[in-house]
Amino acid sequence: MIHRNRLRIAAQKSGRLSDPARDLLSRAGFVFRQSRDRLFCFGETFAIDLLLVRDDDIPGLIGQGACDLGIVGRNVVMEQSLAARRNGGDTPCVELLALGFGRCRLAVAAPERMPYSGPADLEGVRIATTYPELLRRWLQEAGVDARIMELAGSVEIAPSLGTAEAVCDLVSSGATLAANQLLELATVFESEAVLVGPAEPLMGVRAGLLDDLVRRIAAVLSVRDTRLLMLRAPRVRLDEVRALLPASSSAIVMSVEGSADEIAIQAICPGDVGWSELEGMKRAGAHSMLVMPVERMLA
Ligand code: PRT
Ligand code: ZN
Repeated sequence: MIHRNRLRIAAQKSGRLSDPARDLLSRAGFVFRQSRDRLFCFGETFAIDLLLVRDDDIPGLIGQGACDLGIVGRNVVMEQSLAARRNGGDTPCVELLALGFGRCRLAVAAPERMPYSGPADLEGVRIATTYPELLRRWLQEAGVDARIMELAGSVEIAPSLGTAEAVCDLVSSGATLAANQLLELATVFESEAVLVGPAEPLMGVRAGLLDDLVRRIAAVLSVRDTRLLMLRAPRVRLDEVRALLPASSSAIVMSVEGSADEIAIQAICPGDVGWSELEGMKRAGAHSMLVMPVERMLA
């Protein structure tokens, strides 16, 4: 039973999402003390605890009320929601916030010899996958009748084993498909890690804790690509330099004590400031330029 005044987040124990999820929570100021069995982590700075589990268990834990929130791939959430709906059950959890890491796509791929000019070419084809529901929905929307071969793993070797003509698997770099001489044909679903919560909104103290958590995570995400740019320039070239600041930067211009001809600019830039932008500003007279990452921002 969950404590009424604490929140419990389920996250992946070990896998692609575990480090980035822990990193995000830590940057948002949440510090955990790990228990001896390493599955339960007590929140020391906030009334929010962490439970480390297999990613596939996360939607179910929320659906059953054993956890309040989860950090998991949208692919897992949607696959399980579609399965629940097809079996007449309730959606176990809902997406609250996209987290920007763990990006991948569920894609159909096949050996180069298979002719493909569109989904219609998959008619009657056997497609091996661990994501039967997402594939079924995509095929239905395309009006194609293919045979879904549900596997527990290693779908990429199905065509060479002769158990399927095509596969439908998660792809990030594409290296695994290439290593198995498979060509990517179509994207079925786009995914990234997401924060999920119960379909029924939380109430009372826990709703407040959720608001704090979401606000902090959103703040970390919003500054992730932000840079602080500092530079100096001759006062007479201020307009020229200012015009070269990255779009939608918010800048303040300051005079430099003891130097009437110089100004200093400090700008918050929404994305990275690259070498070519710096070089352009240097040609316009800027110097002593400094680009720094932004850790936290509170307006
Ligand atoms: O043990 P547990 O069940 O918790 O972990 P898991 O093995 O089921 O999951 P894990 O850690 O592999 O992936 C967790 C989540 O990461 C997935 O649900 C996705 O949301 C996300 N993710 C992002 C990926 C990938 N990228 C990815 N490339 N999940 C899996 N892959 C696999 C893919 O299945 C294929 O085998 O990596 C291979 C392809 O990678 P590339 O780079 O060669 O294209
Ligand atoms: Zn898994």
